[in-house]
Amino acid sequence: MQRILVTGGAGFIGSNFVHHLVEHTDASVTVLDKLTYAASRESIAGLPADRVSLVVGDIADPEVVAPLVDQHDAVVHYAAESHNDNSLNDPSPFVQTNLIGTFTILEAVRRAGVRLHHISTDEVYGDLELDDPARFTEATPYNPSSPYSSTKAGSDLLVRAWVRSFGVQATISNCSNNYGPWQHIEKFIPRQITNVIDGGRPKLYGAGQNVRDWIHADDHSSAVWTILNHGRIGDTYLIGADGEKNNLDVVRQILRHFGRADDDFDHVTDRAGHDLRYAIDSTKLRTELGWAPQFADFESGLARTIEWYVAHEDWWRPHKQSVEATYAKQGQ
Ligand code: NAD
Ligand code: TDX
Repeated sequence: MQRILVTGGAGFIGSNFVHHLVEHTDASVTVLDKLTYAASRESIAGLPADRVSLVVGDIADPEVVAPLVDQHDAVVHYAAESHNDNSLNDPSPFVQTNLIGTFTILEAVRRAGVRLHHISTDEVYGDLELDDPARFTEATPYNPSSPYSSTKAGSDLLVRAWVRSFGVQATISNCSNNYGPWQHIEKFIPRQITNVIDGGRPKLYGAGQNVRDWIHADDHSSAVWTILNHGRIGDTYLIGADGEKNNLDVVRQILRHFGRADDDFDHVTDRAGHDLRYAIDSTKLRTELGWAPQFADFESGLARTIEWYVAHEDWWRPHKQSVEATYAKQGQ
């Protein structure tokens, strides 16, 4: 049985991975999470206590991290500040958690000789033109745009250097935009779903032509488990499910689900430096490691996600007013 330390395991994607481990493996799991505004204890509540435990702590604190890493066979590192808009308002926690936090994890796994899988994003590659047939591959040069994506890019480069210089046993994955249950309502899809539930209108940045490559969080988790077990040490794997959609199409799909008119949304102030398009070529992961996504159909995955937010109003309701107040101050 493997003992796995999951940093950020009370967040949107990390908690999905914890559920994946409980359901599909016999690993025991320790979640290390600072429980920032983005975390949710409920997302990992009810899991068997003999399989999953939570340590509340900061990944940038070596006194917390080092002894925990010593007690595990592998670390899967999700913890991060994750929202682009927040990084434009205040980059400081992004530098602290994404860079210093990752450095702290790296030093601990180096000393303990423990396997690491580092979770990253396709945003490290910058963006593509809307009419460019190209997609990101593992060979695409880094060219991040925002404080968020530049700190994630920096964290990836630290991992690469620790592999090469110190022989750390690490792999990296860069995934496209995730959707599914438990995503914080500051993010695009849950923000629009909860606006519509509230009888309000979705808020599209700019013209809504920006393209994101959507993948269900369950598929991200199965890919990470595959890489953790079968990935080549030192390698990077791109994770994606061929889910390119522009934001306008996603908003229209949400509106249609609720029987609202296609044009019942507002255009709001665009995000500064807004990346145009992300698109992932996941051929390496599929051909070398045999992974394939289960949610091939975005429409039905989105419908299930919408129903989850309808059924879990108790979870998101306490945050709705303050999230919208922050956006309103920015004209968004
Ligand atoms: P999230 O914001 O929902 O969760 C982040 C979690 O990390 C929270 O539980 C938070 O409390 C914790 N955390 C933050 N700072 C911490 C610290 N200093 N110490 C310990 N815990 C801390 O984020 P998410 O969307 O689940 O993203 C998780 C990871 O996946 C991130 O590394 C992100 O860059 C990456 N990623 C996300 C997406 C996406 O679409 N959401 C896509 C690709 C990659
Ligand atoms: O209200 C909105 N209106 C809108 O049009 C919001 C919140 C967003 N948008 C647009 C901006 C983006 O083009 O929707 C798209 C998606 O926005 P976000 O949900 O903020 O995601 P993004 O900036 O693409 O980053 C996400 O995917 C990559 C995650 O938040 C990152 O953590 C991950 O690395």
